Amino acid sequence: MKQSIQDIANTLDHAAQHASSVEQISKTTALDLKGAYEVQALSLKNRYQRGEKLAGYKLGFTSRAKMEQMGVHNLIWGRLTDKMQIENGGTLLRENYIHPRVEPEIAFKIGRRIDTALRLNEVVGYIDAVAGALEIIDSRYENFKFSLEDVIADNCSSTAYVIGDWQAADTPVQDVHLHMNINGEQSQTGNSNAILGNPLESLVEISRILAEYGEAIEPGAVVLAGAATSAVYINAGDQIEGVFDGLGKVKLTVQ
Ligand code: OOG
Ligand code: MG
Repeated sequence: MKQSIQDIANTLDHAAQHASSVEQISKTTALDLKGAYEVQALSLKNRYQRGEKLAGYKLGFTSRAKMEQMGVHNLIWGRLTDKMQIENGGTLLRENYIHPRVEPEIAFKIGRRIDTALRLNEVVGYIDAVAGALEIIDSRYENFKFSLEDVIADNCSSTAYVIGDWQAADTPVQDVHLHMNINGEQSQTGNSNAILGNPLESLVEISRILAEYGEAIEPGAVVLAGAATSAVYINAGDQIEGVFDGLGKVKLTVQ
């Protein structure tokens, strides 16, 4: 059935709240990119009405590994809320999610308001701190399959994130070797340069996109640069550990 932008937003929000998957929107309703970002904004509005607060932004498909895994080759962006954050070493309840996956990320904490498109040599001056992170994504679509517009409407599968100890802003984030262990076994290994050649480029991109959009990034906001490796399905009982050279460890238990 063809649905309005508001109906789609409500459908996706409901699916996220109840951990129940839905059919891809693109199977029944043609959304363009603008419409897809409108759906995302409306679904976030529902979250804000329930008391969640905007905590930052995430980029997606900034690495070849992710593009190829999901078959989507365009950079996407979504919004993070405070409720999505799990403390380092914390627990995620598997039953609250549809088919969650985890991926290693680099996180930035913004120190100065960004309301203009920044160049690579400028972004450093806007960063308060950097960290290794784990993002948990949970597409609301059946079988974790989607089109570009579907995934944007679904807030880029955003569902939870864990940030490691914040490090000084000048701690190198380029050429950081990283790996992800699940139950003590190495599951993924990579390098932060897989993210747009330099994870700082993700900040350049989000500053450009949001400036066009008329939205500013406020001090204290978090930006997730995008996964450096493919994402991995997680199960109840899993112990997940992201290890980032020079940035420390990020841990999550799945219950
Ligand atoms: C979409 C989100 C992509 C990333 O880091 O590339 C993403 C998905 O894969 O479901 O978060
Ligand atoms: Mg991600």
